[in-house]
Amino acid sequence: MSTVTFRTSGLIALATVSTATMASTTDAPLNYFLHSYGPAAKPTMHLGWLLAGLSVAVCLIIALLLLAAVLRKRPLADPRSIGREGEGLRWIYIGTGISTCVLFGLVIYSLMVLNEVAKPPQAPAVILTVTGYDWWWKIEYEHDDPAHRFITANELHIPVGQPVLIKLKSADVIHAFWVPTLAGKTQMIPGLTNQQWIQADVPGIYTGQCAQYCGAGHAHMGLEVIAESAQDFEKWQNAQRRTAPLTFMSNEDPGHKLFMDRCAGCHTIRGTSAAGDHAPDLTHLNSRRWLAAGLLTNTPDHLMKWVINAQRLKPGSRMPSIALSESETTELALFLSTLN
Ligand code: HEC
Ligand SMILES: [Cu+2]
Repeated sequence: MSTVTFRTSGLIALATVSTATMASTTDAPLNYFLHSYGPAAKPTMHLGWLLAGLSVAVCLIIALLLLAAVLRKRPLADPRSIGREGEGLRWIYIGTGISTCVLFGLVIYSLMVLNEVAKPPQAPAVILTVTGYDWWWKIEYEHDDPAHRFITANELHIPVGQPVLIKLKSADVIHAFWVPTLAGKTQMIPGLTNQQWIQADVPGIYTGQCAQYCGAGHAHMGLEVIAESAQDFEKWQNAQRRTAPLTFMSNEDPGHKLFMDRCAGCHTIRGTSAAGDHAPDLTHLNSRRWLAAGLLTNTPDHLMKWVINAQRLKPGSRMPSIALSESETTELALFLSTLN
């Protein structure tokens, strides 16, 4: 698994789709929508290929018929006899008949595909809720035992080979959850809980994106699904359930104090008094690969650039740019570096 998922688009992806089939571990970028890595995506992918193939075939047939008609030489007819009669009329009936049958067949096939992806084949191994915010994702892992529930952001981990049920909500406007290689998109509508299931057959990193225009930051509302072995997933869950380490958790520490004064109104760090819930939970910030929903890779340098320039880096973001002196930047960076 390489460390960087590329987010390019274009034809190169088409060329690499076939090689990806063979990989046992994968980084599946967004433009792999012509390929699928799980049973919730496969039926829709096959339908997509069929529709694409049929459309190309129809275009070709019409182009060829048109060409034949243009090139065909026949004597000038008596203008009074031109009309839809005889031979010509029969072909119109035949054409309409074939189109009707093909379209009706497609309706039935589409309904079968819908039915196939509606429910997972077995009970889901994990249930979680993803809530769309302008412009990031809150991710809550459910558990019968409240002590085992936890919240994270923008990066979803799942055990490989098992269905995962995702409840989809929105905190503000309509968003859509879309990880094309794992499942079709599903809308997240304020006041409504939609459901979707995903399953990854191969360990790897699968890129997702908000697929419903939701405002200025829409293009920067990405997410990642990391599918890993049952043991790795359990390990990750256990780490996420922990509260923040206590090394710097005192108001004597200037970085800690700064965070409580300037950031805690919006952000939560479990195990401290910071309990804001309209921004990503930062308890295990450094365990994540990206900052601000796929905008920047999560490095110490990018982290402080984000905090100071959030508005310039993601215009309109619900996080203000925070003015910090040089010494404050160092203190806060040190504090944030403990959030593993
Ligand atoms: C007014 C509320 C607010 C305040 C104050 C605030 N933030 Fe944020 N912060 C947000 C929101 C909202 C996001 C999500 C932005 C996005 O991705 O579009 C965010 C994102 C972040 C992220 C990226 C998290 C991730 O996983 O992608 C970090 C890190 C962060 N804030 C740190 C801070 C720090 C440090 C401070 C204080 C110096 C601070 N924030 C103050 C609202 C706030
Ligand atoms: Cu969007």
